[in-house]
Amino acid sequence: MTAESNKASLDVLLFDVDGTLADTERDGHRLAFNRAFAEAGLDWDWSEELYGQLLQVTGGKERMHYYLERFNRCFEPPPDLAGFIAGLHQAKTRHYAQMLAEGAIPLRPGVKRLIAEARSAGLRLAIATTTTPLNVSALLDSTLGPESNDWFEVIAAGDLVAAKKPAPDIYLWAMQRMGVSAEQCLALEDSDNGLRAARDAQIKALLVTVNDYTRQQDFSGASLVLDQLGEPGQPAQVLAGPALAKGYVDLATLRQLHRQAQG
Ligand code: XBP
Ligand code: MG
Repeated sequence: MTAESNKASLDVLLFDVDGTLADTERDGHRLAFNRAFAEAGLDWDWSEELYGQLLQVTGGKERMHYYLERFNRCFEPPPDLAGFIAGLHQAKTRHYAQMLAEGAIPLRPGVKRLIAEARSAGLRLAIATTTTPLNVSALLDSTLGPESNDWFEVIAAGDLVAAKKPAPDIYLWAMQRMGVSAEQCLALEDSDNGLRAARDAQIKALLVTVNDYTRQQDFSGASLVLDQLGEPGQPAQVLAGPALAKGYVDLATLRQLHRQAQG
């Protein structure tokens, strides 16, 4: 094998978490925020619709600041607003982890199957997410079992980087930690912010599975856009990109997308 063909092989899958591994936003994070607000005696209540607008801003603490600036200007901020928000966010994380421990949120179709196939083939796995590290382990524990945390060589999450998605920093951090280049990677995302982050980290192989909050977003630059990864007998719908040979995404699909993306 030449150095050139080596360079172009698909070695690493980088997974986003919220919206990609599981549909966590509407019935997970949103409810956990509302529980934290009620517990703190606040009358803030994030509806499904409002939450869709708030999702423009990634990161729970950043999202609460954005809410106050844009949607609740009447709120009299305490002197230490950052500390107040951080406290609310801690409570929100506690509620969210509890919901996951109770099995509230399953993985999206195809995720478990694809991870298993990638592991058997010896691909290296990592996570690049905006959410808090504890939320990642809570989701992995409750869906794939505690041992699955070790399947991911790097879990790049939350405040590890100063600038959250759409900034590329979390992807760059993960790839640097693994000692890999963007050409070796394929990123799986669900949102325009996530796609931008991966793209600006120079990753060219980009698979998007949309959800109700992200369906209408701009995914130009993605290698393939689907409604889900699909399963045998549960075909995925292709929204943009090449047709799926088997009706669902498997490792052969990812290798094909990766080859095509390298040009
Ligand atoms: C999703 C997010 C996160 C979660 C909340 O990021 O934007 O902010 O909504 O998580 P990704 P925290 O899709 O990149 O995983 O409250 O822990 O920040
Ligand atoms: Mg996401």
